[in-house]
Amino acid sequence: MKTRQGGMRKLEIDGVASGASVFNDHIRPITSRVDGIQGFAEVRSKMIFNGRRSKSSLSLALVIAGAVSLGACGRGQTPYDKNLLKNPSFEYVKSGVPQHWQLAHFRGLEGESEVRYGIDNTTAADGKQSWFFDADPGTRRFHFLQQEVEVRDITHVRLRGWMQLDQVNRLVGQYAQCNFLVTFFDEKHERFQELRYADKRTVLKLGTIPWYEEDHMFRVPKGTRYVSVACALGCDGRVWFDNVSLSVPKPPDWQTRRTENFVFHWLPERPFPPGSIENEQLMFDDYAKRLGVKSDAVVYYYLYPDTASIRSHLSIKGHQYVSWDDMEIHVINPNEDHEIIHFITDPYGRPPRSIAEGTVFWLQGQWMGRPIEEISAFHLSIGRLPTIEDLIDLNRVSQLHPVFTMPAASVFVKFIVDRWGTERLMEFYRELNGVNSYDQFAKAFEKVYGVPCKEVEEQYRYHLSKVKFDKASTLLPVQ
Ligand SMILES: [Ca+2]
Repeated sequence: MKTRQGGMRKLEIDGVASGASVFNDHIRPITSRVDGIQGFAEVRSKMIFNGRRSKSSLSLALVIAGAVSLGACGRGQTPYDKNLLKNPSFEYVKSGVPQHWQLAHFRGLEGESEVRYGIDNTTAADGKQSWFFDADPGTRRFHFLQQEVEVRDITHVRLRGWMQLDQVNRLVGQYAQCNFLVTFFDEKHERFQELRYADKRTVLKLGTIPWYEEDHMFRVPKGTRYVSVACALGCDGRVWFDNVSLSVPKPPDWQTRRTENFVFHWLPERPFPPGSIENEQLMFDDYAKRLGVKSDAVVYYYLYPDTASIRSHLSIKGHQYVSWDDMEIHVINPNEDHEIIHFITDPYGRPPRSIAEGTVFWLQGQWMGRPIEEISAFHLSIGRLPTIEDLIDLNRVSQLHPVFTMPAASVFVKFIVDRWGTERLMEFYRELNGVNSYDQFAKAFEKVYGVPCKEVEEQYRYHLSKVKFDKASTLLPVQ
């Protein structure tokens, strides 16, 4: 292995600071109904509190947009299985930087110790030369080497590229980059997630590793028009990059059928069972009617043969996915009956999770196959019924088992709907959009219902105290 010596030519580039690295992915995994509910807390709450995707153009987006040359694409469909990057092996160099590639600053301040970089003609995975970054323990200022391509109507990209590492080590004050990064932009050159410096990445590699190839498939946000690929180092050590490829894999052979509120997708090897498409639309109609709303939502419903194919198609760890921004459900269940309720209420607002989930289980009348009122009546009788504040306060609700919180939230939603109706519930949703504390919740409640929340909570508990329950049809957490 080559030792890390400097001596390569350094280039002057303009640096622009990137935004903070806040995770705000709007895709969430569901592992199972119960786990899914627990897993939901994290991602959906982030989604709720961060609000809807905003698309202001940050300096980073502008830099990337402005600094790069666009890959030829024309107006037609992006070709499949073809490397869209130009000069992917860094064999052609102009003024020290590979042609069609750009250096962009991503970390550190002007004047801080800067990463070294350049072409290395003594080692290559392909052709005669490669690109390297080289940093010391004291290096604080880092850059990407990136290229952007234009694409149309794509759902996935495949990133391949070779890396070689020599004593790469993440030290205090440095960053978790020694990998490839992929960033997506819409037709206005704005990012889909503005705060992270990249949307997708290959796994951070550390240590000393001879030339090897990374090969990953990534799902692309709907409406993606530009994709930027970057080679990055953010920590101590030396890394070489070579033979990078970004291609669009030929999509699966999706068959489709449109109904009023869905575009159903399935693969020839597993069609929807007879009647289940009609059923799904009927279920949607029924939920919308019971919520008193007319929904013009269109949900893109993808039915997979098995969970392994979801994982491989989407490059995810979980086995089911919902994308709120793209209105997509990726499942193996031909009659999904939970997420569709969130899709119906979503245009009205994103309330605290307990209210959103409570609405679902109220409409379904049961939780884990048991009647919600009986479960909560039992919990009240043993002093385990959560308060409304427990349900709304993020810290408190995360400490409680869903077996207590979900039925309680459903009964509370049912209680206010029985008394004031669904139109008022949707008004409550609007007031609750983005609300994340009990104080805000109680204010919104009183504004919409004209009564203090505490007063209604007492009535709801009194109501529950009168509900007869059969212990056999209730639930407690498994010890
Ligand atoms: Ca090369």
